[in-house]
Amino acid sequence: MLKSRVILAMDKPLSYQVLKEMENELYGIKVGLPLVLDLGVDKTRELLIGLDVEEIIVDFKLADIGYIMKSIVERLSFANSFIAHSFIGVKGSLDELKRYLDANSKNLYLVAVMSHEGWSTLFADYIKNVIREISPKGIVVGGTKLDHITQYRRDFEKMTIVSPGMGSQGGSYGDAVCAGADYEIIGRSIYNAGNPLTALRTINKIIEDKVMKCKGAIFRKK
Ligand code: O7E
Repeated sequence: MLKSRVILAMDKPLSYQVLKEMENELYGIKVGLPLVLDLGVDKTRELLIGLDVEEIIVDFKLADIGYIMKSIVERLSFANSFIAHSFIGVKGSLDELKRYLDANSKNLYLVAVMSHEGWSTLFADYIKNVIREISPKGIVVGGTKLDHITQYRRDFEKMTIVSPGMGSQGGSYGDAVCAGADYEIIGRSIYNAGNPLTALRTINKIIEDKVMKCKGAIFRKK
């Protein structure tokens, strides 16, 4: 059974005890670069290794040649999944990263549409072609751009869509899922709350209540 449609964006350390309390009410944890810079790789691994969540996704938004991206992900083997930019293209870059991740039973997510205002959609056709060619497990589409989520859901029926931008950036909890996303990525509204567990529970409830009411939404074809 689906525990939650929330992926915690951990861009700041939370205690192991708090994370343990939240594990049953989260789908996954996205590990941000600020967290790893604060704690270092070893302490980040120690903090996350015993947690029972579906996915630990490292988000360094990789954008480099294949060799360097592989060198980065091999140092972070505690994660199941990694996020890279799609604009870097296929040959000598994302093709090598994807082959490496496949060989090591790890997943790739590609950034399709970012959540901030200044993201340009001028390259949308190019980005969609890269996504088709690489065929990642999932894509990132900003939860502040609901029409884009629905369009990407139509174009990539079977891909996982994860959407950041909910809460602190103005997206309303549940709207991204109702537009076609699978999971909502939420950071500050949880880790900066006085009681992160209570904040998470409240958000989970808002999302599930909204999902009950948006049955007409296009959900991913399994
Ligand atoms: O605004 P917050 O605090 O809820 O955090 C949002 C998180 O989502 C944060 O880690 C940021 O890096 C990430 N994010 C965006 O905010 N916008 C994007 O377009 C993309 C991401 C992201 O997570 O990309 C990879 C999944």
